[in-house]
Amino acid sequence: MTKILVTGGAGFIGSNFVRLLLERGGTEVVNLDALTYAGNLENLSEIEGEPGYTFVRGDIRDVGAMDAVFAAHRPEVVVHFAAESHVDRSVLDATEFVQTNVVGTQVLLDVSRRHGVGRFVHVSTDEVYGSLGPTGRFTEDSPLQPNSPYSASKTASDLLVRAAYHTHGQDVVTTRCSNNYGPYQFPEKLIPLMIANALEGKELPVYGDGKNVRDWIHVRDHCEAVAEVMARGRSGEVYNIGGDSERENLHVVREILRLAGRGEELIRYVKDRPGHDRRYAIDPTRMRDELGWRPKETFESGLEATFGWYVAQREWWERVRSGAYRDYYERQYGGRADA
Ligand code: NAD
Ligand code: TDX
Repeated sequence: MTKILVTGGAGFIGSNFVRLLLERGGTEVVNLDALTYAGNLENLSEIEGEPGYTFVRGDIRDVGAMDAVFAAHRPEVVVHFAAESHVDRSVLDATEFVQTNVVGTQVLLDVSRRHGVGRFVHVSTDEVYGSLGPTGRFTEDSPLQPNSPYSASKTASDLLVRAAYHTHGQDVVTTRCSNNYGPYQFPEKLIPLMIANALEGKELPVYGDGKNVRDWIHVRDHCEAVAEVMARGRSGEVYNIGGDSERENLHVVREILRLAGRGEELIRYVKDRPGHDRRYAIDPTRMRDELGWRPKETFESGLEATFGWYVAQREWWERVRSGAYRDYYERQYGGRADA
């Protein structure tokens, strides 16, 4: 049994990753999460109490707390998802992004080294490469040119991970993935926001001309790729992960309206995001050639399945939108020590 500590396991991708590990078996999983607005333990309520799964509430910025968690749980591998992840929030205030994404990552690297963690998997993003014109794709050698405070903070964390490898010989590996969609995504991101609004008959706010392009990947495919990198990725390397599914935002929004049986009159063009990257596209050749990984889901079937999930799980996102999900921790863990 390998003991894996997953940071940010109560968030969108982290909770899907924890579920994948437990389905596969052979690992013990410690889910470490501060439960910010984006952390929702209801994402994992069905595995609560399963053998081999432990939740620990903790903040990755807190060195003392992290030392205590690592001493108590002795993880062999760390998979680091915890982050402030929403670009629009970073435009409003970047402070938390620097503290969690940059300082928090350095704290985790140091604590992992002190406690003899074997492998440290750092989950990053294609946004560190900046914006593409109409052609070309990001490779692992593309220059780092982040344009938002969010992507700048992720780039800083990537460089600290790189430095840990070169300076301390730490066993680290970094993944850079394109835009994820799928179950349990917080409805502030494009796809779940548009689905929820369409289901409620509300306007769908499209930034700028709607022609920005994102390269979509189903969260399950991303999680499987991270598991491959964790198991077999080369130490000190970067692996780009993408779904080969570039789509204009307007196309995505129209597909969602079609699935919801709503008309285009719900589309509302709003002021553009400042510094809005025009196009992302990932070249996943290294993942394919070295690790034999390929995305399994096509965008069309994945979007339809995700739409179906949000229809069936209306209570989940209504509780997220109302803030009611935040009571869950108290109900489930009230009165228990965090570490
Ligand atoms: P999310 O916002 O849904 O979840 C983030 C989780 O981190 C939450 O559970 C939150 O409580 C936790 N967290 C935040 N600050 C913390 C702190 N200081 N200490 C401990 N926990 C803290 O994010 P997501 O979309 O699941 O993204 C996960 C990771 O994947 C991030 O590192 C993000 O940069 C990266 N990523 C995301 C995407 C995407 O499309 N969503 C694409 C590529 C990479
Ligand atoms: O209301 C909206 N209207 C709109 O037009 C929102 C929320 C978004 N958009 C546009 C902006 C982007 O072009 O849709 C596109 C996707 O936006 P987001 O869902 O906010 O994602 P993005 O900014 O591309 O970043 C995401 O992918 C990379 C994740 O949030 C990051 O965590 C990840 O690193």
